[in-house]
Amino acid sequence: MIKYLHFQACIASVVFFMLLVPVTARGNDPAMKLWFNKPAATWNEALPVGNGSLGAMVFGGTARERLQLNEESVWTGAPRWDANPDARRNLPSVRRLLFEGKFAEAEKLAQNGILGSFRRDNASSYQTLGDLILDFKNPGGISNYRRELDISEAVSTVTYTSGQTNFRREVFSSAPDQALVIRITADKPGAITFTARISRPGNKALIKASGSLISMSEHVGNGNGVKMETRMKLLNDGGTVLPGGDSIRIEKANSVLIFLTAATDYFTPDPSAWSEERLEKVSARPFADIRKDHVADYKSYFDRLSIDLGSSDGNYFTTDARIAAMQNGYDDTDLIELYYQFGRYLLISSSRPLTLPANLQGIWADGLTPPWSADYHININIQMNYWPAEITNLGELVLPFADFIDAMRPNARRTASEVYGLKGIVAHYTTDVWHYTEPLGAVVYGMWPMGIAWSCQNIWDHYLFGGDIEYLRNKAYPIMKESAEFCAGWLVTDPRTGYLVSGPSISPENRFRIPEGEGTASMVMGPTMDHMIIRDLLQNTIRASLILSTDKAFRRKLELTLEKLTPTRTGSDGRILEWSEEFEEHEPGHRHISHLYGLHPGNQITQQQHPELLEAAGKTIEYRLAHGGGHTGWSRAWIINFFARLKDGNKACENVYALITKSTLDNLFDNHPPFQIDGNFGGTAGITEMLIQSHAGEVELLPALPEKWGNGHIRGAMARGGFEADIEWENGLLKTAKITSRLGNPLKLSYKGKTFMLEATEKGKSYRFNKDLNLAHNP
Ligand code: FUC
Repeated sequence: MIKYLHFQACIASVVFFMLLVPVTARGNDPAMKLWFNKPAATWNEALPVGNGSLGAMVFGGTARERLQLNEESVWTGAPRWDANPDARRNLPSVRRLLFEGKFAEAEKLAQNGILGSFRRDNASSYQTLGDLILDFKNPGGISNYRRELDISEAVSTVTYTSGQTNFRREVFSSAPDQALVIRITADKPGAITFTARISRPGNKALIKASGSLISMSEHVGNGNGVKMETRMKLLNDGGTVLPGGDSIRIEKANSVLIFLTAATDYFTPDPSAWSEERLEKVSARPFADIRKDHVADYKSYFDRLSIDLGSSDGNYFTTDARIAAMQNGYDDTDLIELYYQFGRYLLISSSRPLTLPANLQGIWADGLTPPWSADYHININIQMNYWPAEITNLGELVLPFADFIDAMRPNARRTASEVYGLKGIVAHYTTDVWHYTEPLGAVVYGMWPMGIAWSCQNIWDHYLFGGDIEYLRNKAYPIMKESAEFCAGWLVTDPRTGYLVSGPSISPENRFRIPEGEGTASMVMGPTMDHMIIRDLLQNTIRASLILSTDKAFRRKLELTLEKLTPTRTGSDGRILEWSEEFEEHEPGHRHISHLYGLHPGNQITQQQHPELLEAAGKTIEYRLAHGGGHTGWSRAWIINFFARLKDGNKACENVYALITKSTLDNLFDNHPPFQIDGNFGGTAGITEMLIQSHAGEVELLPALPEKWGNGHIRGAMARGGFEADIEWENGLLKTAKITSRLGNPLKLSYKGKTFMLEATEKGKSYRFNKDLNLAHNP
């Protein structure tokens, strides 16, 4: 039963929730369900389904069901070129002004003379595909209502009783059939009557209904964007179909199937034919087969990993009540497991091979103007989206990100050459499906040429975890090489230190007070993060070129560059310096903690390498937190990863609780008012980093296990080198570990300072270890 809390005050709130919430959890795996006893009143309560590209938010109304629809390529805008033509000429003067400490003048010149401006006519945004509305005629009042999302199967279900009839709606987005599928059933014949229609905000879409088909077409963005085509078909068992204008009415059916397909001309020249073909194909198949294939396909990803952090019996409560109970101190470890697996669910549902990568909202965005255009911010957000991919055994879901960066290369090459006069590839803080790469907007975010260089970290990791040499040769290395080429050309010697520095550049979005001057500035020669990213990239490119036995001379050039790169430095109070000098921060609790890139996601600050910086990194986080840091979901999620890397399980855990209680919406979406998906992904990554790490040349078990999670397991987590780990722990200590070698690499395993080395492992073989890290006799 309910494990009662230590705090007296919390008991009252838990009892309150027990009384409020009917105990009606049912179905196969209650632990893997988000569920509610009322329809979603707002988008932030609706439940997401998706197949990597086609998605819906299920509201679950009884009189009116709304499914807010998305297709990942519904974008306004077009390829653009808004670079500042004077940039190349102004670059040396900006650098000179910065070296002279003339920050305000430098910033003004960079703003006008290096950055381009967004042209209004070129504005681009991701947008909703539209809404599918079902207006039901229910036979009576509503009772027994339940709305759920089963993330073990990727199916959302709404059930309720009206009159004497039990109604059920199932919704899923199938990847094998490339269609959104809805099945409406009732336990009495002839009970289902409703009107179906699709619509799109702006009233510009051409919508037609004929027979049991509805089509919707629009050249989005007032003709400045993609051409979108949506097709929908209703198949009724029993009853009658009455088409009327742009809607279809079904009367007295026994059950109804609805199929929806959508495409744009972003991927296919004929989106209309594409959607029609998919619709014909899926609607000719038996529902049981469609569902079976969908579930099997989804499970082939989801079932690779299981986690147990202890038992709290929270599954008996609705998801919103569980968050509220946690806010009141109830320790619902089952909710943390659900939150964790929901992160994996979201990645499987928004990023599949050959789709676009997950954007700021995955694929789920309402309206025509989502926050930040729901674009691809590459100054942390999209990288964070992919942090959980490798470690939670979803490695191939990184491929859309690698493909996306690859597709940016032509523009990125042009930007390097025309804006900076350099070879290689460069992109700045954000981009969109048209792959723009030139520096745009304001200095405080725009003057930052590290977007691709950082993305290379995710791209390289895919090789380290998966060992796919062809991927390294044909995809990863060419991107890394061109990015490294840019960075090597970009660095200049700092006359004050003799080291190479990156600049003009910023430490993403943070500002400092101008020393002996007025106001604030953000741009310097030598933000710490740039050097950490460049060091990472150059080292990884050197390793990759050695593995591929190629580019010897280039490798030598990178080695020489690394020798002269500015080292990471600490300030007078022992914190890591964010900029080249010790400035006073304008916002000491800033959400970006860029100068800790070397701690996470990088690997420059470890016990093995630069242990002296670990303490400085800890002080840096504490200082940020003491000044209100971690106030956005993604920032909080990053802090979990930092504490995990500092091996401080209890602090990491505190921040897991803070993420769920302060930055999580009722539908478990990450809150960056209103919603941004990176915090979900960063949260899942952070919890994994608490249980297994492999960035420092060894596979470390339970590096940051908190006291609160005394007993549990993680099975199927991945480590660099291609090791799959099943770890069990008891009373806060390792019980057993099973490590399966997928690639046959040597294995260095560590736990609490003890290490075990296997010079060679056999591909496909599992190795079992006991609590003392002794290799058990293999059966
Ligand atoms: C970064 C962050 C903001 C937001 C935006 C999409 O610039 O600083 O908080 O997440 O990306």
